Amino acid sequence: MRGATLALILFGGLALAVAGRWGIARWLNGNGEARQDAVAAVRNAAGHVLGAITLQQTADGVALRGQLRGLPPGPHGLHFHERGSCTPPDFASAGAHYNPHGRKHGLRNPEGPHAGDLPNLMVDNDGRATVDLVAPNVTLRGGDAPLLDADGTALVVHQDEDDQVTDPSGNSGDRIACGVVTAELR
Ligand SMILES: [Cu+2]
Repeated sequence: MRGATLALILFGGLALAVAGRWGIARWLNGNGEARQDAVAAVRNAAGHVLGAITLQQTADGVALRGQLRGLPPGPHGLHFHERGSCTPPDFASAGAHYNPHGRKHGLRNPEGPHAGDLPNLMVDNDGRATVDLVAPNVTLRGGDAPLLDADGTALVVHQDEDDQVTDPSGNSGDRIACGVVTAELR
């Protein structure tokens, strides 16, 4: 009896795990394939993880969601940069803004924006920021501005506010945090 109960519990747990990993993903996706999303673990110059941002392809662009902590209060420039590399402390390895269309910087620039331009990250007085936005000018894969291209991309937080018009980086100053956009199979 105890053996049967244990087997039932184990089987039930296994069934739930399989359903969670495959069945629900397929149901959400609607086409029978597990949907591939991405995540960016954001670290500061000291290498400390400040949080993780999940990225999900939607009809309107790539949805970014997550929470970061340990940042200086106030607005900070936030962009996708052109290489999936975050070498501290200056994160120069991420390269320039992701700009496959050769446009100028800034969401308010008439000759812009870079595909990787994003609204400022707003950090509260406790050093926390909630990210919940859609990046309309990129995709995760495919199209002409995929984040998961051959050399990848990185999500970068800057020291200062992005004025959304000054080329090439909106006067947003040093790079203070960075996360490589990493594909996730689920
Ligand atoms: Cu940037």
